[in-house]
Amino acid sequence: MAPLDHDHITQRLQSFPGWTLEPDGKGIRRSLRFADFGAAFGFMARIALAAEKMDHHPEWFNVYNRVDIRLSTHDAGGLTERDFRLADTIDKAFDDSTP
Ligand code: H2B
Repeated sequence: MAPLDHDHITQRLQSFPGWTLEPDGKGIRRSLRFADFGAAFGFMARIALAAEKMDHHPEWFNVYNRVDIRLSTHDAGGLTERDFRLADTIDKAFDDSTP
């Protein structure tokens, strides 16, 4: 699977305003905040199950109510459509988790 080219990535990112492109163009990042640790970890558990079904996995870091997420396709050495599919799953789950 070939990584997306830069024009395609910037065009795709317009549908993902919460995400930031890394300077080298190989990954996208989003930082999320929740009410507390339980809410953050519950969210991570839901995404972990969805990611496993998609066979596409996030890199992430959690402290208390914060979850920092990086998406990249390691097999391709850059961003692919699979990253944007997972970003969409994450965005929808986050929207559903906030009152
Ligand atoms: N997740 C991510 N983020 N990038 C990959 O290239 C990737 C993955 N590859 N999950 C999959 C699993 C691959 O390693 C397995 C063998 O299908």
